Amino acid sequence: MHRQYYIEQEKLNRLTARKNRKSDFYNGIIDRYEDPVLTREHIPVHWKYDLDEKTNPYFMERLGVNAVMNSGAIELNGKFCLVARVEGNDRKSFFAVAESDNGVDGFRFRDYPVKLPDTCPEETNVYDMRLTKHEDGYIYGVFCSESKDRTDSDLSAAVAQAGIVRTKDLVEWERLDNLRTLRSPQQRNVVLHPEFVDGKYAFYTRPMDGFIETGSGGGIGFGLCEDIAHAVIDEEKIISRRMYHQITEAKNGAGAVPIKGKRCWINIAHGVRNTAAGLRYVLYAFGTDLEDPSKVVAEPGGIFLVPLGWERVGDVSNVVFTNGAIARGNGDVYIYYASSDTRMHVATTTVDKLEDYLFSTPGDAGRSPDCVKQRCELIARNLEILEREGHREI
Ligand code: M1P
Repeated sequence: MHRQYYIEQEKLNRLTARKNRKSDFYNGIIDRYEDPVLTREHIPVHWKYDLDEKTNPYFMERLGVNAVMNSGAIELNGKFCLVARVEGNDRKSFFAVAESDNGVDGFRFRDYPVKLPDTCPEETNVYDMRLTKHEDGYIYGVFCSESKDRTDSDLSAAVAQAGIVRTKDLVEWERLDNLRTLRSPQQRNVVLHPEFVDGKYAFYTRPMDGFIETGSGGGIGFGLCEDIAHAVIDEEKIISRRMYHQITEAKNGAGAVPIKGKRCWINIAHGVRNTAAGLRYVLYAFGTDLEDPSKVVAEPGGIFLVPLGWERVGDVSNVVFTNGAIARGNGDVYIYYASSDTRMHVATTTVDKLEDYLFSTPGDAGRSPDCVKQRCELIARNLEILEREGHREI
């Protein structure tokens, strides 16, 4: 074996043995961590190098990996499992399972990436799988299936659809038909709800006119379908609207599979706005009715999580994106998010904290004067408390 193999393997061992500590970030809502949980440095050495000294005398990377990002998440057999989007040096993404015992460090990829059934010859790229533990007994993976748009002469014109697979163990995967939404030409950021609604499978959708622009698509949609093996949605009801001068102005999209709380379904989504520096992706949250998840019951204003510090820099800078969270039986929640389409992080919280956030954070007041009023009311109440408790220095 080339001596560099041992050096690279040792680096990987050190990385996966490293303890991930909570950072000193505080907002009472989530805890953040010092290190990312998955990066391209976590990729096994034998995925990138040809270990045969005859065919690789210089121990060169033969199949490099550019980024590890947008990961679906699920707890399975006592392990925290991420189904990561791994982007090769050739820009194509594929899925790979990485597991950890505690959810914040020690993630290791399994020996092989996911071998997705290849049923769509026109499909060029797959990414951003959401994993739903459905009450029908299957784990579903819903992901973006991207193909060249042959009707458009523009080389980068593409079509995004929602691909669907199911599994029981994250090893054997069965591919089902892609989702068809009769009223929307394109779909990305589609999420399967974990429970039947009115006896049907329920999807969160994102109607789009084009591949990048949502166009007339008003926000995050909700639709029902009878047959998951040949899923067709007719009507998509918009449940989280894009709004002028809010964080969702340019577009938004469902993120992690909704978490069942005591008072609502907890939805963590992404909102996008345009800036002089390009698009800025942040996370926001809203709550939906436990009986009717198409009905929003809690809508705190503004951002839930933004890229901070070096998270702001990467292949697509100024982006945070989530498509996976794990809620444990004891109420602990692990939110997995990617920064700048480059690496994966975790933020931890609890169901109780998330519900308190959803129901007690003021909504977006809509206009600057109303925002000032909102803040002044908070300040006035607080000054009264500080005065009463003798903390106020006059
Ligand atoms: O580059 C940021 C994100 O862009 C897309 O999200 P959306 O469809 O909302 O624009 C996705 O391609 C996602 O993978 C990517 O992280």
